[in-house]
Amino acid sequence: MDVQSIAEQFAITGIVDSVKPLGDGFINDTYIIRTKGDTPDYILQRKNKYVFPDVPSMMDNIAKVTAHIRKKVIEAGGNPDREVMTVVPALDGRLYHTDSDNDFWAVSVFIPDTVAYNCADSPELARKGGQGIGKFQAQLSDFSDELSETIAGFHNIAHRFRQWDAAVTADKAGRVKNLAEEIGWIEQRRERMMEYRRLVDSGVIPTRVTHNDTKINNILFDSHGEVLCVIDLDTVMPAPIHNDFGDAIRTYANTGAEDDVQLERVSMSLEMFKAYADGYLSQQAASLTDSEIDYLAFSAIYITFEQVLRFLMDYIDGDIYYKIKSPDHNLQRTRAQYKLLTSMEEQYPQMQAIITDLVNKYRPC
Ligand code: GN1
Ligand code: MG
Repeated sequence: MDVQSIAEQFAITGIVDSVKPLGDGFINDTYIIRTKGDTPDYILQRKNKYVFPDVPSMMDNIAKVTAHIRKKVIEAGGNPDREVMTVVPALDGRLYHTDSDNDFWAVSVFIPDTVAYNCADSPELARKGGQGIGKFQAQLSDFSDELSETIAGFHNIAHRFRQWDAAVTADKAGRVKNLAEEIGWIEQRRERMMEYRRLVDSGVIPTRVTHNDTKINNILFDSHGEVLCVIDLDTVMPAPIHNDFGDAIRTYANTGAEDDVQLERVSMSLEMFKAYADGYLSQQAASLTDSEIDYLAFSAIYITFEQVLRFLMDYIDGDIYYKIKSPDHNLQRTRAQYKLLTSMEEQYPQMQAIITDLVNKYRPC
């Protein structure tokens, strides 16, 4: 694929100098477009059409959400060029370009002088990350436009269990026979996870506009360690706030890597949990309902469980969803995330106590 000529299909300012691969996403292919001279650089992405069945609707969501946040940033006296993503349309005015393989491409303005992290190396960074997501949710709290569901049932465990049951039955890659222990990890927790989901379905736990993929590298920090901009808005849609909290804890508080082969390195750091929760609740404590507060600590367990399920399901399916770097990569990810899950389960009472203390700290009496 000639990425340079794809880049030239978009309404960018300046002359394209180079287009090179960037980053480590599991889903889309990302490139940086460097332009000559002083004009901005850009991010070019081939959106994964197997993961996102309706890229035009997804781009529509992103345009609406970024326009809303841009207004909020301006009202607050911030810098809209740096504090929110700017989508760049194609020359024909659409928010994407389709190539001859029917692949979808999208462009946004590259924000210079930022730092992205793959792990949180200090509680201070986790606290800032929590503040950033709290602020992001607050900016969208009065968003009232329609958003489409970019991936059906994305963090809906009832939907994931339907996919799971089908995958285990189909056993497409013939791997199920060797996975009795790992499949047991999922089945033992099925009912507890479904119980949470029923609270969402019945409306006890509300739905708001959330990010749904808040892993640490989806936030850009500035050079002073402040949160600048939340990126990777592909999955922004209505959902419980728990998805953002849980997915952030899954990454910020992990003492090891998401796919660590040395399982003894993997655990949940209570210190990081507390720091992230502190930052988040400093922004959001006053706006959350009791049911949202009650399930915050649980949401880390829920999202990490879902991640174990999704990695294992992809391994069972023959590695069709996530990009892998070795044949057993999805199994390695499954085991590392399971280790993290058990560490969270062991520390659940302490996690709940931390949330209670922080809510008392930040909620007006
Ligand atoms: C994917 O797109 P990326 O790499 O930020 C995935 C998340 C998973 C994550 C696991 C659309 O995130 O849901 O939690 O990998 N995104 C999608 O690291 O499936
Ligand atoms: Mg990402």
